[in-house]
Amino acid sequence: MQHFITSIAALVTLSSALSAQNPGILDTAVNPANGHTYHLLDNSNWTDAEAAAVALGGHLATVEDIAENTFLTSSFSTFGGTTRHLWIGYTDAAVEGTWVWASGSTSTFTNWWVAGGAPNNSTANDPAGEDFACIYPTGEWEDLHDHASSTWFPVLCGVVEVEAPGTAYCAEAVYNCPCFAVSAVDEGCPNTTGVGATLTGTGVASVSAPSFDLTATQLPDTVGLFVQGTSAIGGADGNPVGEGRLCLGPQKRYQPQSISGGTVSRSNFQTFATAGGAMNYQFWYRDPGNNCAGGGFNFSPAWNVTWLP
Ligand SMILES: [Ca+2]
Ligand SMILES: [Ca+2]
Ligand SMILES: [Ca+2]
Repeated sequence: MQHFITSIAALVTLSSALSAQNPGILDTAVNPANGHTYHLLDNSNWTDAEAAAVALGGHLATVEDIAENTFLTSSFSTFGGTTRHLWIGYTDAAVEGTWVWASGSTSTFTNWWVAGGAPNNSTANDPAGEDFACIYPTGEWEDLHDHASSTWFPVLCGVVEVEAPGTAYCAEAVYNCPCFAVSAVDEGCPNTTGVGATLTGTGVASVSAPSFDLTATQLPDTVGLFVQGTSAIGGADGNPVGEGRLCLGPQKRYQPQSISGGTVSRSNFQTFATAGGAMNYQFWYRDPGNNCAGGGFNFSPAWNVTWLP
């Protein structure tokens, strides 16, 4: 019986430790200014919030300008009717007075509550001082000790910033399009809309908790399908196929999709992904109005992503 009680106590300790280390996601927003995805985390201290951010493929947010600061406060400071103070990825834990971003960014923008003396490294609550930055709902920053809740900061929550999951390739301005066509930067070979398609990934490419989407735009309203392949082909520029460029192989095809308003999106790519494995994606689409090479079809640029666990 003694052993049983010890085990239960150990389990309780373990489970509270796990939940403390893994504040869940309360809300998610994509910032149209930079395409980055932000997650508001549940209440926690800074260290646990940063650990959760890394598990999500990012870090606590790097605030590069007042516009991004305002995006964070307007999106999250009063989410769900609860007033929160938001942990960001700014810390001077390593060297007192030398503030650095958890992401490694060298961004120099700050928005300290200067009128209140921040950052003041107060030792009132922790003899080690205050080494972690949060944003007041007003947008100004305060340095705090590493804690989850206190009288003046009752609900501290991390904000995770995840840059685009992966990168585009086959998206440079190049001359290897069929029919002497020239593609613009960030676009596939030109189609009947007059420009080439784009392809963008958003969300978190995690096989266990996926929110990864791909969206192709600047398409004719026909039909097409996403293709994936483990290898990039033709270097950064792909090989001419149809009226476009094929940039991956061997091909695995997803279900056909109708294109509406020049746009098409898809999620649920994790089925054929493995943790730590890279995958390449493109959107293939019919474009019978452009049949100059005898194909009547074209491709978006390609997207390369390494899947997280
Ligand atoms: Ca940022
Ligand atoms: Ca400090
Ligand atoms: Ca302070």
